[in-house]
Amino acid sequence: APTIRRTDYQPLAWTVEAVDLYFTLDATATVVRNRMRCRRQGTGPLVLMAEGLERLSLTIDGAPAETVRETDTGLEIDLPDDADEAVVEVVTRCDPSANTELSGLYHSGGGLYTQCEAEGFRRITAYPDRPDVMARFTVTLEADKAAFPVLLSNGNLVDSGDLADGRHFAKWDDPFLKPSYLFALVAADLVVLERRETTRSGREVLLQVWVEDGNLDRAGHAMDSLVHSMRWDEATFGLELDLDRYMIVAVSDFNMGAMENKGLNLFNAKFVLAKPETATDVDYEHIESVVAHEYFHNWTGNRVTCRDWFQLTLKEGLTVFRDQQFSADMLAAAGGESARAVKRIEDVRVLRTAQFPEDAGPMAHPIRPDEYQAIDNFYTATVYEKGAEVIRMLHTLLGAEGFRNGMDLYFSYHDGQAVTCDDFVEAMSEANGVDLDQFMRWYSQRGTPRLRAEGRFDAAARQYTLTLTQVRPDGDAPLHIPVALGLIGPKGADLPLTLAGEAVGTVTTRLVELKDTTTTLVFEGIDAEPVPSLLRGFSAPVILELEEDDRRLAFRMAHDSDPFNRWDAAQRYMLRVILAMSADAAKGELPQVPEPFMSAFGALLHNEKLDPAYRAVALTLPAEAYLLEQMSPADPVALRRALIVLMRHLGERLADSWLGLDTRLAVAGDYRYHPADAGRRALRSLGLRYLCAAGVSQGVERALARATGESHMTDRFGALAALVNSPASAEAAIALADFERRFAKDALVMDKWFAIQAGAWRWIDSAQPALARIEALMGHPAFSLSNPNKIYALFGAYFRANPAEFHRADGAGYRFWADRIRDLNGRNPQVASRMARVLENWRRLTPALQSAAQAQIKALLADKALSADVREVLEKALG
Ligand code: B3K
Ligand code: ZN
Repeated sequence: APTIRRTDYQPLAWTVEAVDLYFTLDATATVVRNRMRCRRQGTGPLVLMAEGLERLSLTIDGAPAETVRETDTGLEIDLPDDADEAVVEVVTRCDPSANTELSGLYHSGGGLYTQCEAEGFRRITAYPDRPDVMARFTVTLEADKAAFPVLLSNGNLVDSGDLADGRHFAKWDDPFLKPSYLFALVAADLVVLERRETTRSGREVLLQVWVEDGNLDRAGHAMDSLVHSMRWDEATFGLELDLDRYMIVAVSDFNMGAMENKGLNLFNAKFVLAKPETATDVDYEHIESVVAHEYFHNWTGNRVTCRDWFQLTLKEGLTVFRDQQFSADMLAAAGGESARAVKRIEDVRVLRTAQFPEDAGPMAHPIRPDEYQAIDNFYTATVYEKGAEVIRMLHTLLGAEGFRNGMDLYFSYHDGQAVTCDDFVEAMSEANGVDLDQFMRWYSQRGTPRLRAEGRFDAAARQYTLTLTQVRPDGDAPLHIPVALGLIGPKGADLPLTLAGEAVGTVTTRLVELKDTTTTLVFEGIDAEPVPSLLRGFSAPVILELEEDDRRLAFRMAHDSDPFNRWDAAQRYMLRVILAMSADAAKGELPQVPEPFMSAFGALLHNEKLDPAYRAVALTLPAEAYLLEQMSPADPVALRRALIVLMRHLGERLADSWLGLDTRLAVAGDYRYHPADAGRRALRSLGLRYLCAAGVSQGVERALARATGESHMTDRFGALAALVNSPASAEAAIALADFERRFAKDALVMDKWFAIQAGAWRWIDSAQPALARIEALMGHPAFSLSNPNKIYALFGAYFRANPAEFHRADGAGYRFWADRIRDLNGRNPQVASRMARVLENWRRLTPALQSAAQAQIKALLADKALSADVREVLEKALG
């Protein structure tokens, strides 16, 4: 596929001002009549993109079109040089039931649904399918009433009624200009949960959550989340819902999480449906944040959209930042500041696990990429998560009020427009009277910068000198990096920070703005050597390089006043211990757990002043993907051996503590989604993990009782996960069978059942390898290759969450991977490409694994039928 470059951007010669669509809907043959009022804005033909459509007719101002050229991407139509306006009508046919890619108009569970971002609209009708073409849409849907009783599209319902032959229609009008990627329709048999709310300015709005019959009792949390999101955006940014009606629709077959179509958000059912018996605390949290994310897009994405897809982070980075802030505020309102810190830790954990490896591998790109082959490959952790960190830095640098002023100015300039990242940063700059030119480099540099720190204490001068040096991976120009920092005194209290030449201060955390390669800070009035606490709250997406011995890490685990850094100290200590243990395992030696680490870990566990939720994140080992990234060469099997020894040790030695806390922290009463309860549940489930890992019989008994008893999903699944990842294979088998019996008919819950088995650690050499189990599960009646959630649950969990089993020495994991990619490539290239990416960092593996992985990648690339999506990923991987 050709490479598309950011700098090649050109506006189209013809744009669309208004479009009227008439859909004659049918599962196998849908006819779309598309009437566009086009306007000239430059020289050249009218360009329409089209993919896989059967053209039935094409007229210009009522007459059959004459000069129509077919191109690789659609059509080009020459219009008279003196024409400034033309009404173009094109009628096409498509087959939704044959659309296994789930892009465009497709069939799922008897209904018809659309997914248009980024380039799906051209699979519905011929259109200038680019985000910089913003038009006024009116849409009429016509369908068989019995098969498709509910007909939804964007905006307001302006007409509906019955037609002959058991058919009916609905006409929708969207008063806001929008690009085609925000178009949506739904034609299905659904039921609705409704609520009426009044916006801050006093307008009444209708909120709807549409689900399949039988699921109404699982729609309430999504509705609550929507109302909370509305209120938060009004209070925080003064942004109100602009439509009379706002709809969320749950779909079972969906490539990603959800989609922010104007007024008609389509959601993967897993981010809508929840009730205590079927959803965990983590599911509740995800639903809240995804509902918020899509709702917030209504302003950051829809009212102001992207000029071209290179600007994707303009809407995604900003909207992720907004949903992170929203969730943090919601958590803090219910669970205090500690809950906010836990949210920040979770977000950084995602960044380090998903984005850091991407930024260190062959797919590395700036948050605003310079080129792509398949745009769907660039909905990445870098664009989303690192993009959100870049926005967070602006928020940190400008303060909440300055940031708000920048947002206000941004909307005042660009409402109704398709703009660039520069436009956003310029508004921030102008509103605050600050120069952000250097800051803009965050948009063009790829790779994770390193921040090297060195401290020197001068007792005689009572000075502490801190030297900070930034190292960029490509040796690019220096970045503007906000570094929040503090100094901890020998007794564990933060010291007041006074820089040379300043009056004595009382502030104990300061924000330093690094702009040069090296910055030296001299703190005065320091009586004893302090322990630095740098990058508090993770104030910038960088890798901190600071020499700290074990004692210092233990000290910060006990005393750092910044909850993020306190957690990070524990992570660093764990990382160090695990890497040393893995090195022993790789040599065939029995890994040893150092005693001082055990005390530091135990001290956190026993610290009753810390919230359970905080202790749960602090006592969780770093993710395997992150650990592998730090290991060179990456040896997944040795790492797993080390982790098993460590978990067993932590379970055995601290068994009484885990058991005691399990009893003490039990939550009484009915399930409610609340951070305090969720924290207790998380810590208890973590305790079961360690206890079961060590085979502690009381722990195994409790886990089995909880996994098979009458409970809500959070406890049940926590217990099941503990058993499945333990040597207690007999109990695990009982719990898995019990779970299957209970939930056999519940697709979303069965996804958990598939994923937990695909990700299962093998505790004893004789146990069944994950791969054998997965191959057997592919034949399970609840499994389906056409449902993306199932692919992610069974294959995704194996490839990503089970590295030791996937990277098998005999190469069977890689062969299985290649077979799955080959198969998925023909069905759904977007899903296939996501799965293909799991081996992109193969060059970091041990030499034997490298050659086995490389052979499979090469074999796949030899296949002529490979989609552009998969090909781009694999070609980059091979480099
Ligand atoms: N904007 C969509 C993502 C679309 C992905 C297309 N391959 C969801 C979101 O970020 O809210
Ligand atoms: Zn988004």
